[in-house]
Amino acid sequence: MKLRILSIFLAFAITPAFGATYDLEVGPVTLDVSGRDIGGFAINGQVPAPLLRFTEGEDLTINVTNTLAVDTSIHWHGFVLPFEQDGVPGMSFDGIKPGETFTYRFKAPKAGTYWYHSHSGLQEGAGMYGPIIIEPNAREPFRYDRDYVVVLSDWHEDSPMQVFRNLKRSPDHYNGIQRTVGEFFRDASDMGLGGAIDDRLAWGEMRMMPSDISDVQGYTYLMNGMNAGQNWTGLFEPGERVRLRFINASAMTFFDVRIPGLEMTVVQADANNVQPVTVDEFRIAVAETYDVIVRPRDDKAVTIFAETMARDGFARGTLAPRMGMEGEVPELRDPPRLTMADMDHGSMDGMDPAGMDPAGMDHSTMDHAAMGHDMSAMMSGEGDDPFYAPGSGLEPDAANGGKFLSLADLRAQDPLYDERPYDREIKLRLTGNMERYMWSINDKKLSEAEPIRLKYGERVRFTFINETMMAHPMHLHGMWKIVDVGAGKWNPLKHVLTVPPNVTISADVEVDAPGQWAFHCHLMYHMAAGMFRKVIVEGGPDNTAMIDPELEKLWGMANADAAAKAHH
Ligand SMILES: [Cu+2]
Repeated sequence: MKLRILSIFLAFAITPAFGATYDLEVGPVTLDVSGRDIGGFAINGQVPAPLLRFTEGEDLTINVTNTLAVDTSIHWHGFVLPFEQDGVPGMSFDGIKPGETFTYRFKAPKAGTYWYHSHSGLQEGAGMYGPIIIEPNAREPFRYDRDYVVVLSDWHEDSPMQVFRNLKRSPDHYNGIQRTVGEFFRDASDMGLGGAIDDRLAWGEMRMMPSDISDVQGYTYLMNGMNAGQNWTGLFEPGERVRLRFINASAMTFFDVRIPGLEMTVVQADANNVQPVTVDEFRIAVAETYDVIVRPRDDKAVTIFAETMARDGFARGTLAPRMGMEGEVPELRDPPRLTMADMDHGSMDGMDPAGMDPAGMDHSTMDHAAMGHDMSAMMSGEGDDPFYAPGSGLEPDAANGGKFLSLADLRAQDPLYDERPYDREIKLRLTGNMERYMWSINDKKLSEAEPIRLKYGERVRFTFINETMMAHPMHLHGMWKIVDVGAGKWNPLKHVLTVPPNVTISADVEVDAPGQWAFHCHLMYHMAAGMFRKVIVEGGPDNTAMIDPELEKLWGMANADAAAKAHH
C-alpha cells in the first residue's frame, strides 16, 4: 500500500503539468480577407483557430463541440498519440456529429511547433486550422528572446467543394500560367523546331501540362489570417533574437520565404530540432513547419515575404520596432518552368540520391553532394540540391543569390531513434492523370487499394518515386519519417516529406504505433482525389489506455468520460 501511494506521488512529481481542460467549438464564420464576405468554417470563431500552448507530457482533455450542420473532426498534425485520438473519420473514430461534443484525451507530445486542422471533407480549406506550441520540459539547444507563430494559408472565394468540382471538370481551371503558343515558338527557336515538338509530344504522353507547378491559383494568401495589405506585424527590440514558428496551413500552396536584409537560422523542422543552418530563403510545403531565429539589429522594419512557389501572389508581414512601420515589399519573381530535360521516367540515374543506394551500404560515409548529381547538371551550374531533378528547372534559388535551404541540409539535433538497418522496403509510386484530375499511389486511389499492413516493431523503408510533374507533400500520421539525406544517424525526422517531380526519396519508419493511420498527400485536392492510403499497424501493446488507470480512477475520469467513450 505504501508503495502504491509512493508511485502515485512520483507520477505527480514527474508530470508537473496536471492536465488542463480545453474547450473548442467548431462553427460557421464569415471572413472578408479577399475584398468581400465569404463563408467558411472556424474554431472558436477564429481563422486561424486559437493558438494552443501545451506542455510536453501534459495530460490533455480537449472537448470539441460541433455546431455545424455537418460532421467535423480535429486532427493534431504531427502528434504521436493513440490512434483513436488522431481525429481522422473512418480511421480513428466516427467523426463528430452535428450538435455533439467529442472529448479528446491524450498526452501532449514532445516539444515543438505543430498545428491542428479538420480532417473532414474539405473543411480545412475553408478556415479550420490553427497553431500549436508544445513547451519543453528541458532547456532548448538555442536561445531566443521572443517568439511568434507565423501561420501561412490560402483563402479562395470559391468554396472548396466548388474548386474541387471545377478541377474535376477542367483540371486547368485555376492554373493561370499555362504555356502559351508564343512560348512554344520561343522554345522552338531556342531548341530547334524538332526539339520543341518532341517536348510537346512528351508532355502530352504524360498527360500533364508543362506548367503544373501548382494546380490551384487565384487564392488570397494570408499570414496569421491577414492579407498582404493588413500586414501582420510582430514587434522586436533591436538586437533581440526572434524565433519565428512558420506553419504552412494552406490547402494547396507552397511558399518560398525570405526576410530581405536578414539571415534566418533554421533550428527546427516539423517539430524536431535540427542542427542550426543559416539560410537566406527556404521553401515550406503544405503542412510543414520550420522554426527560424532572426536577429534584427537596426531600428527599422523588415518584411517577412512568403512568395508562392508559382509566383502568383504572396503573403506578407512585418517585423518592426514599433507598430505602423513597414519594410520594403519585393516584386514577385518570374514563375519557374518545368522543362523536359532529363525527365526520363525509365531510368532514375542521377536524380535519385536515396534510391541509388543499395541496402547495406554504409550511409554515413556516402557523400550525396557528389553522388546524387548528374554531371551535365553540375557543369551547367545547376543541381546544387540533390533533391531536385537535374535540368528540371525546378530547383529554387535565393532571391539575393545566397543560400536556399535544401532537405539535404537538415540534420537531427538529437536523434530520437537508434540507427539500424530497415527490415523491408515498400515502394510507393506517386501517380496521377492531370487530364482527369486523378491522383493516386501505385496507380490506385484510396477506394481501389488494400491498406498497407505493417508489423509493430519493424523498421520499414518507404521509397517514394514521384512520376508526376507536381511536388507531393506526403504525410504519415502517428509515426515519424526518418528521411534519408545521407547523414546516417543524423538523418532528420519529418512528418511531411515533399517529393519533387521526377525525384525518388526514401524514408525509414520505426513502426512503433499500433492501430490504423492515414497516409496521404497533404495537397487537399490530391488527398480528396485519392492520393491516400490506410496504414494498419498489427501487433504491439494495447495502446488504448491514454492515462495511467490509477490516476484515471483517482480523478473520477472513468465515469466522466463515459459519454465520450460510447462513440468509439
Ligand atoms: Cu499531391
